[in-house]
Amino acid sequence: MNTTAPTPFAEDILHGLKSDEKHIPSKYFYDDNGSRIFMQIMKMPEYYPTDCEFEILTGQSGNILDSLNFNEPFNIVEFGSGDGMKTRQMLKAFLDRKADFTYIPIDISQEALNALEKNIKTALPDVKMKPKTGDYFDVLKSMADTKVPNLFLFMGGNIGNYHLDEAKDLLNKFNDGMKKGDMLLLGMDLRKNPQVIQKAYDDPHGITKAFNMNLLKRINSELDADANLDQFDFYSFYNPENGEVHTYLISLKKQQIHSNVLDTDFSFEKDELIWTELSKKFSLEEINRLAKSTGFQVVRNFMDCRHYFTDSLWVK
Ligand code: AVI
Repeated sequence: MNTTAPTPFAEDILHGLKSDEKHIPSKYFYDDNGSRIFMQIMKMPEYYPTDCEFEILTGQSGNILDSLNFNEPFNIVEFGSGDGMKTRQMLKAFLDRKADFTYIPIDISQEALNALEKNIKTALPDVKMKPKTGDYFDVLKSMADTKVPNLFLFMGGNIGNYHLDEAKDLLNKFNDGMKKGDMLLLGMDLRKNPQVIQKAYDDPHGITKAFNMNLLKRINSELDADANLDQFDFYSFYNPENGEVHTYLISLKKQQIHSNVLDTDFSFEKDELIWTELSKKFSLEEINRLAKSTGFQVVRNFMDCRHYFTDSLWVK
């Protein structure tokens, strides 16, 4: 067996599929094809988080601005800005209220940032923008001695895809890079009727299944492997007792996948699972605890009218 794995993806697949409890980190969903499938997920009527956050930012950005006790000017620093559609609602509301701010989206992809900059410049030509390419924490470090206050954004509910220890680690690192008085607006999906959550992650259109199957496609194309997609299925389960959605691929028979790149076989029993994602739903009490344990205080929760989702405003 070739033990020197050539890429982080190869390394993580090797580790994850050789483990007793097989797993693949959910960050590998988002290659070009997976990102396109995720856009389709966001458009499904069953997938409520996107609409909820859009509603919050469209209706309550004025209140968000009022809750920042900043002396202007200030920066709005966004981690993982995507296409900026939702954030645009907030920037527009801030501009309408004559707030003096600079928008600093951070993304690892220069291409994504270029597209975002074009979108924002077209829709809101008066926004001052300083996009930064790179790793979140490198950019945070480079901003350590900015004098103006910062509002950091980590939206879309992405924090729910981190295991609790990783989420705490990430928030602690954000906190380390912030000044006292800087604020963080964190999108978090809330606990609710389990049936609503179950439908959002096990949709009747098969889009979430395709999102998961794309992991096998990546293994085939990037690791020169021979997984037969017909021999795998998808399973999604929401546990209302701990607020966790877990999604899995299921091996439909005893089988092996061979990878030429890794020069190894992966063995599966019939009905064996590969855990592909955690999507955590929070109670307001859990949000308070998480904020406290990572050096923040919750200022206010901005929720949609159904109380499905919150943009939770925290201060350091
Ligand atoms: C990106 N993230 C917040 C999504 C979520 O809801 O956990 C990813 C997702 N997985 C399946 N559907 C959507």
